[in-house]
Amino acid sequence: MKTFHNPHHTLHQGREEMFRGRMVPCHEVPARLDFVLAELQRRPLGALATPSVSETELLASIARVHSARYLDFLASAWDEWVAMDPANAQRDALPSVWPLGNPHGFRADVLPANFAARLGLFSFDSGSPLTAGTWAAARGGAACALAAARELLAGQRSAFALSRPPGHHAGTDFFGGYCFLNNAAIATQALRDGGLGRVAVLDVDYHHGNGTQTIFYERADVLTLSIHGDPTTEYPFFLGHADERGAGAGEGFNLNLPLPRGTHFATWRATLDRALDAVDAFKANALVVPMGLDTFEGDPISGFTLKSDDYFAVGEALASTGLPTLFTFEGGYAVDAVGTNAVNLLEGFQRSA
Ligand code: OKP
Ligand code: ZN
Repeated sequence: MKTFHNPHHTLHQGREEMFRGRMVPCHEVPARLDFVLAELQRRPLGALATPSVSETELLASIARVHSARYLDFLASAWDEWVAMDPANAQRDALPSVWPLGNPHGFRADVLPANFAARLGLFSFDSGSPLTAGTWAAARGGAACALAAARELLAGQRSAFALSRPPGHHAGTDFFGGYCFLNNAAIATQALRDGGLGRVAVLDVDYHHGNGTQTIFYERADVLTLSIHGDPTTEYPFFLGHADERGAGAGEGFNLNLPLPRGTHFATWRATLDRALDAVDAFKANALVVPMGLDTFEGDPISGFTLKSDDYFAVGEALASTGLPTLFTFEGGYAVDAVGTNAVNLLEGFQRSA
């Protein structure tokens, strides 16, 4: 399979995130992508390329998933942050005030002139620093997703969007969880727009893919599934429960499979079979896999216990659908193992595809 990597990813390099009342070094670092790329050079799965998509086409694809006012916000965010105080040029932007959703009654329909207020309006946590290069890096990541979708539309069995920063927590009009543009959703919509009737998105990151779920929640043409740490105890806490089944036309087209912190591979693997049965029943034309490697036993912020060798079996199981399959790169914070684990999964997929 061909890999598209983001040549602009190092432009996004947050310094610190807020964690329980203090600032700690960011977990989502550029070295993560570099380790995956280095492992792909050691164990090639196919060509490595940077995406070549025109800016116009890219922005059109991004706008199929994200709202215009959110994209306007992202495009000018850094300049507005610095305009608030020239000294801000030396600091990452982090929100500190949020308009809670209904039934709390704060309004999200009136766009505040104050940038700090808008920073909160378009985000849901204080762990995702926005930097001078975030918008450019995020567009580069989305371009990988779009290029990978085009590979599938051209008839390839699989493609890998090595798309940092990650995307699965980003919604139509918000960032959070280290994510700014939802790369998997952008790829999914591009597959739909390219003529594929039904697309399944199976999120295997440790954290619930809240952004992807909400984007497609009322649609029957995209089945969203996520296997993740139970939100009762795990980030993102406020979504990802088993009773979220979709709404309206999308009723029955979302499947959450939360598992308790501490879950071992045998249970995780059996749960993957439940997800794959649902993908099969949906009669998908393509599969998108937001691929997080933070299910690894050594992950510093997660709670499952998968071992490096287990990822071969994950890839093999994903290949069993027989569907054209697109992978995006999501979490995985045991940085020196993330390359091995990612390529193990992809190699497991490719050798049995
Ligand atoms: C992004 B992705 C935990 C802090 C949690 C946010 C985690 C975002 C994960 N101690 N901060 O899904 O890997
Ligand atoms: Zn994660």
